[in-house]
Order: sequence, then structure tokens, then C-alpha cells
Amino acid sequence: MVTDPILFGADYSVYTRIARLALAEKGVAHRFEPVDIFDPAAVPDSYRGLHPFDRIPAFRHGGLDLFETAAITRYVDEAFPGPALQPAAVDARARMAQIVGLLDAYAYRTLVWDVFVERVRRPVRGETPDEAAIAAALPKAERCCRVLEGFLGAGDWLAGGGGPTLADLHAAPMFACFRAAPEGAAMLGRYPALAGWFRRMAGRPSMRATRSPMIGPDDPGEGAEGPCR
Ligand SMILES: N[C@@H](CCC(=O)N[C@@H](CS)C(=O)NCC(=O)O)C(=O)O
Repeated sequence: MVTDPILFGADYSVYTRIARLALAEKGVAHRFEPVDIFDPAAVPDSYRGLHPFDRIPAFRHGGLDLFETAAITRYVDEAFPGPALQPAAVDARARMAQIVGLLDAYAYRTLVWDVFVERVRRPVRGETPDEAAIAAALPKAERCCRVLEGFLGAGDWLAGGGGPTLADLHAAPMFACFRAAPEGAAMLGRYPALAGWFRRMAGRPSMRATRSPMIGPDDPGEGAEGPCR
């Protein structure tokens, strides 16, 4: 008998949140096993075996162990009943994969670490933001916004179609962080399609259910703090 899947991760983590969004959107019963990857002494040896690169999240279902969020969300979509999170049309599915790839390659570090962590999290810890890192990140962030704004066009979802796909679930936690920084909120304001998309995503029950304990009430945009350190 295959038991409910287990997701290993942390409620503050952007990538864990992406996987949790997929589970929530599909309505998949699962167990959440907290792993604080930023506290090495607290990471159980058993977890090190699950993720050879010392990151979160990781996922277990029956005999299958997975790491890499894009693989986890795709498996969740394909292995469980519920609304499809990947477009049926081959061109839209390719666009979705392209967006997930560009978010991993070009958006995550820029939006989350170089802007959000520097501007929002460092001061919370009593540290000084690296202004040069923020300044260098903003043109890269702008390029991400411009590209995604173009993909949205007049539609509601990043890969087109009538509902969110894995691309939207991958992007939303990153933008939740980004817009918690004043520079991120201001930039999003200059991209009306992207801002509207974020409001749509932030209003979904899955986003509300996966919010970090550090995040204040939605406006619908996640408050002043975000889910990654
Ligand atoms: N490529 C990985 C990235 C996961 C990732 O970077 N997770 C962050 C938390 S949001 C992490 O584990 N960071 C730990 C570290 O950088 O040491 C995936 O897609 O799952």
C-alpha cells in the first residue's frame, strides 16, 4: 500500500512553498516534515541522504524519493487526481517549462536573495543591506518582469490558458518575496499585467494556506516579510 506523500522542507522556503502550492492546488493529502536547512546541526542525517545537494525541499511517495522542485511539482501533477497543472497543448506546455527554467536560472537569486534578503531580511537581523548587490540586481529583475509581462499579454496566467499551471506556482513565491521590498513593489507597479497576475495568485487559497508565519495579512500581497531568509 502506498501511503500519503511526505514533503520535507521549511515554511519560510520559497522552493518548499512552490511544492506545497502544487500539493494544495491538487488537493493532495500529505505529511509535511520540517527541515531547517539553514541550521546544519538540526538537519537529520536521513535528510542528507534524500538531498545530496543539501537543499530543500525533498519529497517521498512510496518507493520514490525526489529532489528538485520542478520534478516534484510535475510528479505531483501527474501522479494525483485533481485539476491539471500543465497545459494539454504542446506549445503551451513548452512555454510553461521555459518559464520554470528561466525562474530557476534568472529570477530566484535576483528577486529573492539579491533584493528581498538584502533589503528586507538583513535589517530584521540587524545587518546592513548590500546596496551594491541590490543595485546590480534591479536591472536583472527588470528583465524578468519584462519577459513575464510579455508572456502574460492580455491573459491571466503565465503559460496562457484558463487556470494556473506549474509556471504560475513556481513564480508566485519568488514574487511574493520580491514585492516585499519597496524596490520590488515599485517595479511590479510598472508591469500592470504582472501585478494583476500576482494579485490573482496571492488571492488563491493555496497561497494563503502556504504563507510563512513571518508574513503579515495579504493586501493581497503578502505583507512586509517573506518566506525565505
Ligand atoms: N534547485 C533546487 C533549489 C532549492 C533551493 O535553493 N532551496 C533553498 C531554500 S528556498 C535552499 O535549500 N537553500 C539552502 C542553501 O542555499 O544552503 C530546487 O529546485 O529544489
